[in-house]
Amino acid sequence: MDKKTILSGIQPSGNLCIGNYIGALKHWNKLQKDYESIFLVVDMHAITTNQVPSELRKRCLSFVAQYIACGINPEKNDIIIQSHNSHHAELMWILSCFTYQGELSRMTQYKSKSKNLKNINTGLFTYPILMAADILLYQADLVPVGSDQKQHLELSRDIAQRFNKHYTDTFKIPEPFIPKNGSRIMSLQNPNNKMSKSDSNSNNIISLLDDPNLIRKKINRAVTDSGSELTFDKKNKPGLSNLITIYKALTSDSIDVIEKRFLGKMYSHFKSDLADIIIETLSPIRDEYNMLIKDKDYLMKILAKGSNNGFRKSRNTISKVYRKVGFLPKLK
Ligand code: ATP
Ligand code: LTN
Repeated sequence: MDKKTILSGIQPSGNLCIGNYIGALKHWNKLQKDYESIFLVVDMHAITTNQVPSELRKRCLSFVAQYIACGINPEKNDIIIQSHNSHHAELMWILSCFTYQGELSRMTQYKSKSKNLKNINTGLFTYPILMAADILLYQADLVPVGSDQKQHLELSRDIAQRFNKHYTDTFKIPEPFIPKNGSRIMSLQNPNNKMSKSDSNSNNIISLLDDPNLIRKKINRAVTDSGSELTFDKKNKPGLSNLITIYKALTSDSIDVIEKRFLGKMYSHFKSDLADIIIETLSPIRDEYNMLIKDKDYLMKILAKGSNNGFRKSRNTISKVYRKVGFLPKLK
């Protein structure tokens, strides 16, 4: 039997952070063994917020190297830059004719990202349709993401079901894969907000490429709550609970075990151990990255393979969709 497909993507809108790792990349790494996998660098999504072109270009290549450094096998799986396959944009247009304005205006990511903007670009509004196109184009079975993407994924499913019902079965209905622990890592300084790689305050995030001293400093400065007992209590101790969640995700120890380990010890003791654990996890990734990023030819080869394979797979879907909606076949 053919292997099922997983697909996911990350916006090159800042430096990859430990939230992206714990919520997504770590699971991509595990799942790739059992699935045919497509991992996107979604540069078209990234331009819904302001980007400096030269930095965006660099970041896209850097993301490819970071995906590989995190354990993604580029030979076995396809790593694709979204803008390298024009089918994403083509399918998005068609799906936009099957998406309601009301649905898009209920998206919480849209509401929070547009909150303080004077002029809201329409890309920010239609962003979830592009995400639906990414997923449906490759007939993905499973989409591993953090919990902030749950609503977008549900919309992708609704759009697919609507299209299938209006014509005949065309798209696979994708299932979300949202980890039980660590699906929403919070900001280190404002533990009521999500940790986001595009945060302008770098003290809020641990980047995958931060050096050990910086990691230690950021964890030491992370907001904890008053009290001295190490207990997991999201409501009353959001800062501490967030750090425990990171600890748990990186060690697989249960909360019970962690609480017992630090019984009667100071927060500073826990923070120092946590910093060690993060450094231990990220150091090999940073070392591997530093090697890979020097070899641009290799990275470009990986991307050429990814987009060729991707284009081949998505061509089937796009031609089926064009036929179903009633477009006249192109002259050869
Ligand atoms: P931005 O700040 O540009 O909005 P982001 O850091 O929120 O970016 P995305 O590109 O939106 O990251 O998300 C990439 C993947 O990482 C998604 O699967 C998302 O759910 C996951 N993710 C993002 N932030 C977190 C977090 N704080 N905790 C767990 N998973 C996260
Ligand atoms: N919207 C996602 C990124 C994304 C994505 C996708 C995730 C774009 N296309 C397809 C999974 C599948 C986000 O994390 N902000």
